[in-house]
Amino acid sequence: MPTIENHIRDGEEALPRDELAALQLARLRDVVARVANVPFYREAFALRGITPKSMRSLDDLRRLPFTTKDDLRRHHPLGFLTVPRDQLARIHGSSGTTGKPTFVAYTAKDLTLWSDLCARFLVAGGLKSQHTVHVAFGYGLFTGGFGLHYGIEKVGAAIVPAASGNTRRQIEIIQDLGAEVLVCTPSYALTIAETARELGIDPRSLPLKYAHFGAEPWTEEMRQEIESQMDLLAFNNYGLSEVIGPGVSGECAMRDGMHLQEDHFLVECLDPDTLEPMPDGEEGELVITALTKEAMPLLRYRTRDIARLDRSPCACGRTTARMSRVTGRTDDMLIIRGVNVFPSQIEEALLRVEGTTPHYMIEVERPATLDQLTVRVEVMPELLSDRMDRMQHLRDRIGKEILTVAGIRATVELVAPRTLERFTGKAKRVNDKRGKQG
Ligand code: DLL
Repeated sequence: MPTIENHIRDGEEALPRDELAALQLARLRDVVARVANVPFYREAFALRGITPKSMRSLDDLRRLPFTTKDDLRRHHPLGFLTVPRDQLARIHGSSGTTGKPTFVAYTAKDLTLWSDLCARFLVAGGLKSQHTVHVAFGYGLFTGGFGLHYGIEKVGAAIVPAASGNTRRQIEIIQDLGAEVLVCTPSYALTIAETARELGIDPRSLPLKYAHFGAEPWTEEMRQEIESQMDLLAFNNYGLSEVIGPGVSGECAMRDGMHLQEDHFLVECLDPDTLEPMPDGEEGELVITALTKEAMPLLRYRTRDIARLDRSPCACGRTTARMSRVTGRTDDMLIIRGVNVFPSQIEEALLRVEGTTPHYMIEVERPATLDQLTVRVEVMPELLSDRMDRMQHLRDRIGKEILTVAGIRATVELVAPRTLERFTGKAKRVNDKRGKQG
């Protein structure tokens, strides 16, 4: 397994905490002043008596209004701009589950900030100017491709902007150009590994040594799976379009949580129901305030992402707080027969059982009054056998793990390799048919 040296790109990542807090407060006052011309915030500020001066300490953050995806929809397409349209340099969008994309806008200065933030986490994860980086994220309205692209460029590495799709061709390009670094979703990395094997290429023989994965939830078990299949070191990075795109946080050499770029974002972890802060180490919804963005800084954006915060010092020397993996979203949380279930729990359970693969699909139905959970998983070819007792044994083991991890009984269906859908971007692993049934 490759290793990396610990390297910090920017002094602001390692400021003493009191200096960081002073910087954050100054930036908070500044952003409160700048968003006061956005009608949504102007109204909320008037109701709450908020002025930049009234932000006396970072605790005053709690007086600010929340911003939600619905608020962005209500002010479609660009009702949250703080600058005139002619100052915009780029517009991206995030596709929601409900049709129209939500647009997010950047000034030229925002684009510089964004590439700096991506460069920071890439360097934290071992990227060097001499590397060649294969980017298999979509280039388009999605922030993954362009965001990572310009971050890599900042570091000075060579970019192969392969974008998504045509996996066979991607493998050929990786081999021909000798890319040491892969950037994509973790699920697409698995597709690359699998396609390579089909072509008779051992994925471990590809030149890739490091990977930066993000844009979708994945588990520690999935990391181990990908690392052993591809013989590389995989780093997690997190972000969302509404806040900036990738670059909100990323892992350092310790790989023990993702460092939040707190000099540019104030991050709260709140109980999603009461909206009270959760103690460090406990799961809650991340709520993020962009301090330095120009075109469209959002206050207290409710990400719906569930994670934990850790403010203990990190051995890498960065002083910023770290967030755990995202364990789920408040809105992809399935409530099945009253039990809260996150798809990541099913993934964890499946990958604990030998013989399963990371290709699975979760289906929820309500044929009569009771919810039914079915988990389909591809098993390794050697385990698909004619012997009913063996198959039953494997199903039982998976069912038990799901019960242990997620606290729910599931019907387990074992399916042959390559029978479930493959993804080039974000994976869709849940088919909740309940709303669609009569
Ligand atoms: O996915 C930005 C991004 C691109 C991040 C590339 C990292 C790498 P959106 O399309 O707006 O933006 O989707 C944001 O994706 O709220 C999370 O639910 C999920 N997500 C992003 N990164 C991670 C991650 C980009 N590392 C939504 N782990 C977020 C888990 C993630 N979930």
